[in-house]
Amino acid sequence: MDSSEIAARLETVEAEARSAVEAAQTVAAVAQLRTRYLGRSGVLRGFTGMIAGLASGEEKAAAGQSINSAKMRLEETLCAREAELGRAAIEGDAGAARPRAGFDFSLPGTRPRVGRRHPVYATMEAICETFGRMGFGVEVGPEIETGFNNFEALNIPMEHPSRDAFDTFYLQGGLLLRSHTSPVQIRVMTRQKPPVRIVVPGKVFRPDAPDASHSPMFHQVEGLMVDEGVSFADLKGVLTVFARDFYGPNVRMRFRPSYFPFTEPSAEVDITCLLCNKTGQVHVPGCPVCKYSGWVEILGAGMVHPRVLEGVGYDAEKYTGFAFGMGVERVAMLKYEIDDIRLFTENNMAFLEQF
Ligand code: 2NM
Repeated sequence: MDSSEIAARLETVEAEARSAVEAAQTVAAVAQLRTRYLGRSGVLRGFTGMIAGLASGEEKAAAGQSINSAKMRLEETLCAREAELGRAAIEGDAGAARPRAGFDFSLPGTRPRVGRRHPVYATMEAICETFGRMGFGVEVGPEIETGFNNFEALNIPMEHPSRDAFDTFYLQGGLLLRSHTSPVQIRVMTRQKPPVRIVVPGKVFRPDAPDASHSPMFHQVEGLMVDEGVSFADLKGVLTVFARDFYGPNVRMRFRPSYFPFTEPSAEVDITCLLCNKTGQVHVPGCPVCKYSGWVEILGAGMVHPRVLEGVGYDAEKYTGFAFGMGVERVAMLKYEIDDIRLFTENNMAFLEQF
């Protein structure tokens, strides 16, 4: 046996393989032929075994070379047939009604629909960013909460009249859907000592019948700052910076006394009506946004009740804090002049694409 005899035998095998590949009718059949000829114990492998028995180095090199090129040619043949059969299968499927029509690559493509952030989320992020510039960190927490975190820790005991205002949906096993994001503030204060300076964005739930201004699910951003010597003046300063940053430098604020169980004193905070402001008038008669008053409520706030601080293990003689909360939908509605909260959750593309 010498290298030329090997080459001659290779030629026969190659020719036989080639016609088998041409005859194959499926991609799977081609794969089988690849195994038979090029596989680990395939026909070509048998030729490699013959090299050892050859007389000289030159002979071995020559034989090795012809085996390798036969392998490469065969692989090429297998691939080509595979591609041919694959294409035919696809066209056969798609073109059942118009056989052999193939695929028209000149047809226009399907334009991908690019989404965008929901206006409520864009607003929520913008609010957090404004407070972020004043050094507030962002914290989030679970939407399913304990009654303790949602009520008791916030000085809203069972049977307290204000429990109604924060009533919610109850789950099995004593858990509930949080009716504000304040339970997150409780979680943060429970695990961390002052100073605390955070904003908490997220979904909240209340069993309200939906109408133009109520939704059983909405979003809040609440804020909390606790440290030694934090005062109501700090609260006014931080909220004023927020209002100017968010609504524009000319906006003015007013604080009206109010009541929340978790803050004392408490206030409701108004800003000068954006719609009236825009027209340069102090107040627009019949303004749909502020209802004649020139002011719009944007948030609730106050000094954290000492009972809340003591409840999380803070020394209320040493530390004081302020907290505030706002409804994101309401803020977005004012900013974009949206008159019905239900628009946010109707998947109305014509509405959503405006933002
Ligand atoms: C508001 C209004 C006033 C508030 C209080 C707390 C906590 F956890 F510190 F007690 N978090 N959020 C708060 C205070 C929320 O929303 C209208």
